[in-house]
Amino acid sequence: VEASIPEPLREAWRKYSASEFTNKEEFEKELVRHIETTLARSLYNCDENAAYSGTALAFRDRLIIEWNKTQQRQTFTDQKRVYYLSLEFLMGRALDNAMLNVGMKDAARDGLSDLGFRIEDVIAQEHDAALGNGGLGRLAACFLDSMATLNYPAWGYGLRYRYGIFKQEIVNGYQMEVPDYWLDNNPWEFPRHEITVDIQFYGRVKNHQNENGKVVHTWEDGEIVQAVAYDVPIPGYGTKTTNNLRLWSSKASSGEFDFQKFNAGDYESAVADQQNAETISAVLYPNDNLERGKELRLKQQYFWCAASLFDIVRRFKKTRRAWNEFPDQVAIQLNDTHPTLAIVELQRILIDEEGLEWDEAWNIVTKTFGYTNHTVLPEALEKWSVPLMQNLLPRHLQLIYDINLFFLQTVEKRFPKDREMLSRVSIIEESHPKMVRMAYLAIIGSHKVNGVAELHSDLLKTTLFKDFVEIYGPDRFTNVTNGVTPRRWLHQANPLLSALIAEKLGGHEFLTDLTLLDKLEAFVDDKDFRHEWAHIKTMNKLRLAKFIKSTTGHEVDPNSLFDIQVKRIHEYKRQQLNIFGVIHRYLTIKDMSAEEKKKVVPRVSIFGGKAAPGYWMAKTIIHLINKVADVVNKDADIGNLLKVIFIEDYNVSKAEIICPASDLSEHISTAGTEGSGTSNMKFVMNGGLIIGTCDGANIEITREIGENNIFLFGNLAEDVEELRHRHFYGDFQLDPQLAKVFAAIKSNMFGDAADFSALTASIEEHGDYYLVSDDFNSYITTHGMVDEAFKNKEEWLAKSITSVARMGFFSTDRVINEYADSIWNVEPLEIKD
Ligand code: 4GP
Repeated sequence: VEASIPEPLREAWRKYSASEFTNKEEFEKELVRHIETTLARSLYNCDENAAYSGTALAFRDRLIIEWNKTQQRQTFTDQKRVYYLSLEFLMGRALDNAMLNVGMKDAARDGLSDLGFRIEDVIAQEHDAALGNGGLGRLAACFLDSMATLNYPAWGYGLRYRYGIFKQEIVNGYQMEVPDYWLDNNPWEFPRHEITVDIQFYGRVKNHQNENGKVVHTWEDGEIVQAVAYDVPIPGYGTKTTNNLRLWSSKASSGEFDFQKFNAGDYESAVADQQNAETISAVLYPNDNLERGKELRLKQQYFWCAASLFDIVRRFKKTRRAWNEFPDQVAIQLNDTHPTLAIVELQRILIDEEGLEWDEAWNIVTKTFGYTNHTVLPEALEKWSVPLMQNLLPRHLQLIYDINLFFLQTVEKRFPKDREMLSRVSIIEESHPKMVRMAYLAIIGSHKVNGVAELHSDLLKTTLFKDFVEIYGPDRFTNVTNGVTPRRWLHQANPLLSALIAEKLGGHEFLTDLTLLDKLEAFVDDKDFRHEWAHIKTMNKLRLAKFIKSTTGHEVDPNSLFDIQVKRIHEYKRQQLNIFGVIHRYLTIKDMSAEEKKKVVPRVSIFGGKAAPGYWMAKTIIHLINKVADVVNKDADIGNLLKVIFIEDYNVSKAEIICPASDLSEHISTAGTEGSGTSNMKFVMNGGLIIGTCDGANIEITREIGENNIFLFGNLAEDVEELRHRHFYGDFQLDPQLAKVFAAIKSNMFGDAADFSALTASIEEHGDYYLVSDDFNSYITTHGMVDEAFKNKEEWLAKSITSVARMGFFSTDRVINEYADSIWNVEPLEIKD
């Protein structure tokens, strides 16, 4: 690798090379320097926000030094790298994570205190980086943490949205969306104005013959938009490795910003072009588990894939290796089908620009890519209309047709005369308009396809992708069950519990080998330990109660059972089942005598989550929850026996307060609909029990922690189809207890019943697709068992401790090692000084 500074001159560089602060005093010095010079503030006008910025800048310097070393070493050793392509990275806050991962939080706490600040208040100044909707984006963030911690040479590639997921406000019980402009004052990104890529759209394809008589294709004219790289350092925990997350921002191509127009006085149209270009990376689409087929979304996808591929190929070409070594140097993981165009783009580069033959190129492509599927919901499966793609990406559409042709030819050989099979597996759906099925393209262009929990991966193989299992054999399809990073979701979110565990296990090694938690089982019967465990849960509930008080004004009693469901609002996740259950509880308590009431376990039902702005039914569910809360919380007959809380604007930093505070959390999707779920893991890791269906990763959580430690209910995935079928043919009876709930809603008990009629009708009249009625009885009964279990404090504690002890499997470290071994074939690389 060529260095820009020749050897004799490097001495001065080495001598003055930036160094890291290593103790409290050095940290204070850096902090004050940044506040006084970088921020131009002083001790006379330093508020918490300035203290935050100064602290972040001090830590950022440290990360950059390690980031530089990491990048240099990875370049010098030149081994295989993994590239994680994701349209979403739901990172949350960075400062606390940086302090914990580099191991200097105590120094920072003391240093800040010397200068007059409380570290918690400083941390709370940071705006969440919310470039994601939910599970898929947060998983990508946990993966980055684990890849760095395990020293894998890994890059994330995404889009630098100017607006992340909207902020949610609840006004009169309705969700309102407020734009999330998060980039002001963001110290964690580095603009790389020197790293730009011109991205082409529209235009046409021309065929020529080259001097050897071969037909070559050129993609001409159209529109050019420039991609500019913004880098975000990703520190590993307890290691020097600091990887890179590269986010692309769009702007008008410098050549294209029309100076002619500008000079001719046509300012407006010159500016309009610029704004058009910037629109591409302006906003994150706020849909979870849903695709809407908008042109701008396709533009985002191609823009990001093309920029990332250009970058990856440029890095590879610097090594001057032969093309057939590309898959030995590069593994690209597709986080869902959103980056599927990267497959086509690599084929295009290899053929049109590098002059490789089709088969040679395609062989390289398929060895390079892996594809992760996150959902079987039909409405989430991406399809793009052929005319749309023809217009926007004419050359790519041709290539997709060629890929399809060669694929179908091989299928035909294996399954002669099976016309049905050919039309079922074709990348092109013969509808009006024709559609490109992105999942099929992703399967055909990858060497491995995985689901995110065992049940989910099995369902993929037996339903959605069944034909492809026949075509390629079972080996192309695999499972990698999701996890979460214990650094953020245990250590950072729950410092008290992390400290107690460390004290018992003799150190924090469990944070990098989570299976060590199993040593906690030895203490399950230890009275003092249980007492401390219970105390920590209470402290975490108090912390949440304080947060609820400050944000909603409601007082909740930490002695109550905290029952929490926080996640995107979606019919398949069944928050409606939960709120109907709450109404049922409310009606039951209202009917009780004073004597009976004494036996009731007081509950706080806590909800949180956003609905996609265009998802009417989800918004109706939010509305109902808030209306029920209004009635129940004011009802003097009920007092503290039941409270209902909706936490506004659920996000990563709120999840860090919420997850450690649950006694019970709800993961109650219709069986067979949730890919994995990951908040289930976060809650159990923090000592909360769960009520759940046999769905997604709940099944594996049960396998790990034991069925005595989880409250399972409801129909099984294998029964769902049959039940839906029966409903469809009119065989449906509303559960009698649910009927009472509906009667209460219809009596206008929670405001105008008409507001909720779509919700009740979807169950009573339109086939109850999500089986709310079918599962209601089992749900209510199981909640009764929860109440009984909660009365026995000692048993409950034993379940809580045992569960945490058995959660070692659900670390993303395990997950990343599985991907590395079975899909990427990459090795870790340690960074030394
Ligand atoms: C989500 C799945 O719904 C969730 O079960 C899973 O845990 C998560 O991905 C991570 O694998 N899918 C999405 C989506 O967020 O948009 O498809």
